[in-house]
Amino acid sequence: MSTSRTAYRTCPLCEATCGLELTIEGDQVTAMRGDDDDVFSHGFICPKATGVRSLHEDPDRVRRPLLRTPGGFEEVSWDDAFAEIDRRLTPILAEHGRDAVGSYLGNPNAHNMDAIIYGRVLMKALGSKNVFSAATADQMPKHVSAGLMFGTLISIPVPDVDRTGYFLVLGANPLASNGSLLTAPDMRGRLRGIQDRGGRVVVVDPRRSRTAEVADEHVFIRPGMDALFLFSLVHTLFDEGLAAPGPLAEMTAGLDQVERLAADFAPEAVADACGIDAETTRRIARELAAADSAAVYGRIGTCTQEFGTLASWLVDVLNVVTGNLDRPGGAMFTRPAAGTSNTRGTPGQGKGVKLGRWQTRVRGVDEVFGELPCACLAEEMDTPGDSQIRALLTFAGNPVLSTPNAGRLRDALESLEFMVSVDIYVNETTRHADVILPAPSALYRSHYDLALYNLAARNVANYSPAVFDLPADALGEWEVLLRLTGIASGQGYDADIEAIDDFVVSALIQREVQDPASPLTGRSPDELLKALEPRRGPERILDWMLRSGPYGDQFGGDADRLTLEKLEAAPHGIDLGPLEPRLPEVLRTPSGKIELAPERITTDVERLRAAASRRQNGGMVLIGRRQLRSNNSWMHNVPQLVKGKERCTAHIHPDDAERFGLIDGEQTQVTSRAGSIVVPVEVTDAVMPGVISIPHGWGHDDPEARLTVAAEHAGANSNLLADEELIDPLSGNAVLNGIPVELSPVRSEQAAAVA
Ligand SMILES: Nc1nc2c(c(=O)[nH]1)N[C@H]1C(S)=C(S)[C@@H](COP(=O)(O)OP(=O)(O)OC[C@H]3O[C@@H](n4cnc5c(=O)[nH]c(N)nc54)[C@H](O)[C@@H]3O)O[C@H]1N2
Ligand SMILES: Nc1nc2c(c(=O)[nH]1)N[C@H]1C(S)=C(S)[C@@H](COP(=O)(O)OP(=O)(O)OC[C@H]3O[C@@H](n4cnc5c(=O)[nH]c(N)nc54)[C@H](O)[C@@H]3O)O[C@H]1N2
Ligand code: SF4
Ligand SMILES: [Mo]
Repeated sequence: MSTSRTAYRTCPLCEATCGLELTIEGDQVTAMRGDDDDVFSHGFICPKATGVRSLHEDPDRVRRPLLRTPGGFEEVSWDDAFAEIDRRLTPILAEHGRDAVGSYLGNPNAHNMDAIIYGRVLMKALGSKNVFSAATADQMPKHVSAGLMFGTLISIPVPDVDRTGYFLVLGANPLASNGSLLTAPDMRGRLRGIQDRGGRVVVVDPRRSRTAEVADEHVFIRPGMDALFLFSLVHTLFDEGLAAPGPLAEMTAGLDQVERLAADFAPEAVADACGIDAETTRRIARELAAADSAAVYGRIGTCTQEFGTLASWLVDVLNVVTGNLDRPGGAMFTRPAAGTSNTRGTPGQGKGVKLGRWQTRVRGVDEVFGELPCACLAEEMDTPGDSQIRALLTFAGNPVLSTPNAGRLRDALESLEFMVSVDIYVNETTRHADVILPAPSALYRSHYDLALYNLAARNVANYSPAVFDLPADALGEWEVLLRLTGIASGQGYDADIEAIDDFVVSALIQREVQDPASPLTGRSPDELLKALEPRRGPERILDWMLRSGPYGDQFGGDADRLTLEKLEAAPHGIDLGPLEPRLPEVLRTPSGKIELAPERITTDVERLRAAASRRQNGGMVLIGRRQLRSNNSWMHNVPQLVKGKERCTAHIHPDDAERFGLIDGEQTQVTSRAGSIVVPVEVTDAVMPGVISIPHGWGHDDPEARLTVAAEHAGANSNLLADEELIDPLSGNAVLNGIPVELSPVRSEQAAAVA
């Protein structure tokens, strides 16, 4: 008879990092609830959390390496799988060069310590310029604006939601998404807190989202026009003498230039393009200026659009011009316990960021932070020439459902010479792979949110050990990545991964002791390495990061300071307090100032100026919408999350429905330059006229995928419509909101005939 035990585990499914309490009997999870004692989430969880358990148990989850054969996928041993990869990948590298092997890294990597640490090691060993990730279908514009303004890609100000008096939200729906670039569990409770304190929440969105519904005010905006609107707020602040950067002025370069640039963007001049009347804009500007504290925050809707970087930049311009950057209740910088690029090196000054160091081969689009835009991935595979991608590795990614022009991408994957996927499913993307290497379920691995604690609304640290020991025939994801590193670095399929791991940690230590700005400068690397004994793998590196980080013991034996051991003794996490002002120490720009008007950004203002004269012309544009019981493309195989009425539907305003002859419950064909899909219509005034909203991540109708439950709720892939030619030029980010489309009715009898 087995006895039951309790395990605590941070939920890895989204950015909120909620604490879970699991009841375990033998090798089964028998119950799961929110951890009331979690220092950050205090018991909050969302409906999606159930997925942690279901994914673990899902019979469709891949558990053994799979090799594609003429008769379909066959299970093989790990050694055979790695030998096959070595046999086929190594000649491609030798004959066609490093760039012939491309990589695509998907979103779950950001929630996975193994992947964050060892993915980087593998990418370095591969040495290919053809690195792509979901970041260029997501937040890349924010990395670019933050990098240019504050000096590192991760220096993204986080709204201090727990203290702010005025929260201006653009293109984010935290009530469905649970927050993004804003790690703060229970956003509903935190928004209520703002209102209970007498504060105000204002949401700017082309849809009346769940967040807009609970806000004090919702303002419709035409998709893609946020930069115009934000500029007109900046304009109003200067125009009406309300600009008040206060002590920030001295730390800021380019304030005058921003004022000059804003001159052209009076609220009256952009009202038609934005669909927001000038009086509303002026009033919001005055409210922002009058609030004791205010935070402006933009997310997916402001990033994945044609002016993504300009809008992301202007969000923080507003935070500076109103004096709210870096002050309690404003937009602040987290100080993450595991350290990051803005806690290392010389405080207050650094190298800044360099973008566009190389370009994509086919379209000549700039590199950003070492990667290339995912909107360019298909053409790099299907266009012949030197450095054409001939082999692709995917890691926790489903670009066939997540990136633009999915149809072209799918064909391009089929044309590859070789493809490897590290994933948990045979899905729309991985089914094209020659070898699938299974990642274990999250409950088999330990967790520390290396990425998201960089962007948290409080400083917190929480470590969870693996809930279950790995089965004997499984490999940890970090071991998989190290074995691929062995292959990529020419050490063969059975390279000594312990030696590679030792090398990785030694390199980290070397770098630190040689940095004159580090508290560890001049210390003996051997002594530090020894202090990490007997840990190995991700735990050793995490312990290193924590101990050398801003709260770390610096290997000095101070029991009050942070170590992994201390976190192990604190299963509900350690609260390191509310966000604290970090200027000017946080800056890593060469000037040591906030760069309010970086040249790369200001040169793009011309393009925006041209958009100010746009008028509604009767055409329709497509936007997305996230759903509470969904997680991008990959949680539709969890029965509890897909039950109920069909969710992959098109939201259309009643006026448009009438114009196009569309009927609620019937279907519409939606066509763009890139492709065409058929989806059911829901007529609702929750979207503004001229806008159609379809969620992404659906379209599970590929017969080669092995997603039994998802196939019964297939829906349509909205990224067949997204146009890979539309990108934000400064970041290369895909435009996934504001795509021109045409609509036509599909009557049920026709639908039946087509099917
Ligand atoms: N139209 C439209 N498109 C969008 C968006 C949008 O708003 N609208 N949003 C964009 C955004 S924000 C994002 S982040 C991207 C997401 O883009 P992707 O990351 O490419 O897609 P996901 O659906 O998150 O797919 C995750 C993959 O990881 C696998 N997986 C899950 N857990 C693990 C694990 O622990 N290890 C491994 N190795 N694999 C795992 C899943 O099976 C799945 O294949 O989509 C983007 N696409
Ligand atoms: N339940 C659930 N949670 C998730 C995810 C999920 O798929 N499901 N995905 C996770 C991921 S990877 C991410 S990146 C985050 C994203 O987190 P959020 O950004 O908060 O999520 P979205 O729901 O995509 O919110 C985008 C909003 O922008 C609006 N919008 C579209 N176009 C425009 C525009 O041009 N301007 C403005 N102002 N608004 C616009 C949309 O109507 C939508 O309400 O969510 C994460 N959390
Ligand atoms: S909000 Fe996110 S982290 Fe919290 S339980 Fe839901 S999916 Fe998990
Ligand atoms: Mo995302």
